[in-house]
Amino acid sequence: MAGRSVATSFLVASLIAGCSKGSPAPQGTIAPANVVTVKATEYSYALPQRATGGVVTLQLENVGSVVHEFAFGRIDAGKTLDDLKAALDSGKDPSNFPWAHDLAGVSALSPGQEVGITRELTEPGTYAFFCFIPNADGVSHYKLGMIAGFTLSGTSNASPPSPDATITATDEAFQVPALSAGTTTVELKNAGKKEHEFQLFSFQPGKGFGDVERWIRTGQVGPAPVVFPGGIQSIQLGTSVFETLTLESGRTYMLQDFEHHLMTEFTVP
Ligand SMILES: [Cu+2]
Repeated sequence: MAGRSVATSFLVASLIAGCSKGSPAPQGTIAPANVVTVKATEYSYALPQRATGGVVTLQLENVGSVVHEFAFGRIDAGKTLDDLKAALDSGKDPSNFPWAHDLAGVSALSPGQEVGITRELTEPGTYAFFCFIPNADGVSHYKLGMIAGFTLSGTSNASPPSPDATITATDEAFQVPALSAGTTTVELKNAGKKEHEFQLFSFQPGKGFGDVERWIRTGQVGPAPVVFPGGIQSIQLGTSVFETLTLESGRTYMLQDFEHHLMTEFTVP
C-alpha cells in the first residue's frame, strides 16, 4: 500500500530526494455525515476502533508539535498491523506486498492544521494510518508508534459534500479556480488518464525546498519554513476526493504532482 506513499507520492521523501519533479460553519457542509476523527501527535494516532463504510469523512487533525503524515491504506483479511509494520521495517518495495493496498492519504499536515477528506470506502476490513516522517535521529515516526488502524464494516447513508470550488488535474496541468480564505470544501478531481497527487504547501517568505528538506531531516527544530494545510497523495483517474481545509487570506500556495511534474501556485484573496 505504501508504494506511492513511500516512493513517489510522499511529499517529504520527494523533498529530501531533492526531487525536481475560519468559519465554524463551512459552506460545504456534509450532511448526513459519517466522520472518523484521527488525531496525530508525538508519536501516536488517536482514532476509533471501528467505522462504517460507504461515504466516509476522515477528519485528520495534527494536535502535536511537529509535522505528521497520514499515509493510508487497507490490509487484506488475515493480515494485521504487526504484519504491516514488519513489512515496512523490511525496507522492501511496498508494492511487493499484495495484501496491502495504498489508498492515498495526507503526506504532511502541519501542527494545528486539520483537514477533512471525504471519499468512498467500500471494502470491509482493516484500514491503517502510518507516518514515515523522521525524527531528529532519522527514525520514522511509525517505528515510534505512529501506526494505527480501524475496522470498517457496513454502509452509512452519508453523501459527499457540495464543494465550494473544484480543482481539476489533467495530465498536463492543474486548473485552480478562485478559492476562498477560511474553511472551504474543495473537490479535487482527476480528469486525466493517469493517477495524480495533489500536494499542497506554502513556503514561508524567502524559504524553498532546500530549507524544508534540511528542517525535516534534522527533526523539525526551529521555525517551520513551510505550512502543510493538507493535500492528498493520489487520486484515481476519473474520480474525485473532497477536502475541507483552511486557507489563509493573502497566502500563496503551491499545488504539485511531483511524479508527473505538474505544479501551479495560487494566492488566496
Ligand atoms: Cu509523524
